[in-house]
Amino acid sequence: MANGSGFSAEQTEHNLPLPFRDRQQEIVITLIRGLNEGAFMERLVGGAQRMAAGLGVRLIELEGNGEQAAMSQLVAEAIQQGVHGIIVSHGVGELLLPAVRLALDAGIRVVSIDTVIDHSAVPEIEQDDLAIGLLIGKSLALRHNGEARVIYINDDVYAPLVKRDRLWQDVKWRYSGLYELTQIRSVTSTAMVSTTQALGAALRDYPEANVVLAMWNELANGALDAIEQAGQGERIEVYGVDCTDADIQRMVAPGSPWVATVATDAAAMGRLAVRTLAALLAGEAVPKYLLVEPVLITQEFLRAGRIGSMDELVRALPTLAESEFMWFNWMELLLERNGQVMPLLNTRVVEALRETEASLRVMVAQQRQLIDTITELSTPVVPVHDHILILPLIGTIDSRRSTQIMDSLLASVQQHQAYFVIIDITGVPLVDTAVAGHLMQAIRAVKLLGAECVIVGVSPEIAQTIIGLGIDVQGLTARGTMQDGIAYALARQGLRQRAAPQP
Ligand code: SR1
Repeated sequence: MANGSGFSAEQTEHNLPLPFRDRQQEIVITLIRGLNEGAFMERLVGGAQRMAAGLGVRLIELEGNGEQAAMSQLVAEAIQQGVHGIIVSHGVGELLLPAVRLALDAGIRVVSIDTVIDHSAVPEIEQDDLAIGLLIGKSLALRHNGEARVIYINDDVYAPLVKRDRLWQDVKWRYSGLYELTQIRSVTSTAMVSTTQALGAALRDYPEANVVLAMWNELANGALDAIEQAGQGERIEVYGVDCTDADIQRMVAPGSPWVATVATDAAAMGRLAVRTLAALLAGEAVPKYLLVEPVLITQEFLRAGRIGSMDELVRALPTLAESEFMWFNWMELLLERNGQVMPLLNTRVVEALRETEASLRVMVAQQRQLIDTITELSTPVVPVHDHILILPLIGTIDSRRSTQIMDSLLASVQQHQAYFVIIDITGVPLVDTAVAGHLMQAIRAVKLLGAECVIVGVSPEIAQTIIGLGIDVQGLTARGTMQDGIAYALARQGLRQRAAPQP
């Protein structure tokens, strides 16, 4: 039986890359993560699981609890278990590299999320953290006219935070009125609580602070708690990174100081990581860097759109929904086989529009051809006797058609060496100035070729119209019916032949 893509089950198998063909041969991949805390990771893991289910892959999720040694150990165990692929997330690249090399040597494919792995065979997936640093820093600078006293919460423990910091340094350099009062380094295994405590103290030490910049949502949430506890929500603004359901709730809450965040959808990141690994397993070409574009999301935007959840946000900002990276046609077949549907990607919309445009062009060309054929058929000039032609006209005559009539009439007169053309207008519903003008022109042109036109089928109404239009009918030969017209032509032709000089 055919499925939605029009393929039978057998054809579907045939169109899949080898590792995905045999359903008995389960593909097993593992996600080893160095960051356990927070709704961002929960959402990322959810996305990865859903994508794995769609592709028919088993995903085993393992937690490294922020310990690099534990992460390397988990990679070693995954090699032992003979998994097909490994995703490492939020690790320290240099420390993980030896374990990753062992996996690659064992023929296992590896993909990283938010971890810099210095190896060309390992694609790195990130949320373009340099862009995140720039977007959130710039938003802060511009909303404060380049002047703010900032408490900065960030650390250098994880690669995304280091990259974001780079661009914050540039923003400070550009807007010299941005003054960083202090930096809080609270990225511990309980980052939110540590941040609340540290910021509580900093707010007392720096009462002039009017902005808090937190480069991770756990830090932003910890900051909000501290600001609330200090009762300073009215005079301090928070700029954060990341966006989850809970974050949106906090941003739109009445009196919330969290005014802007920069984010991708963590679920889309998880899905991309699984797709990338599947692509590697299928032997597809995969680039080294896959940067997902982040978006600035402001409190005003959320409130104006009455957005209260990630699902609603994704509907309002469709570019957040699904990364365009690493989609292959065979994945659609797998999704269908596993009861999921292909998401609507921008590139696919553009592709579909292109296909529609191409088929419209073909249709227009066919239609033009059809019109030409109809026009030709609607001006048939038929020889009925030696040197006598008939032209039965049917339907409306516009200027395009009258040109066509003139062309074929003159060509036929010449081709058949006609003396007479009987034009039957019984089937012409309306004769206005333009139609009458065209007819008279045709008659005069035929005369120049040495032949004579006889008009037949003129109804009393049309006769009245012609006279009412003031058209000169002097020299116009008219007869009632086609038979009358032919009889006239035959009679005149006899005269004409008798009058011709004998050789
Ligand atoms: C500790 S690193 C935290 C970041 O990792 C993810 O990429 C999230 O964006 C989060 O901000």
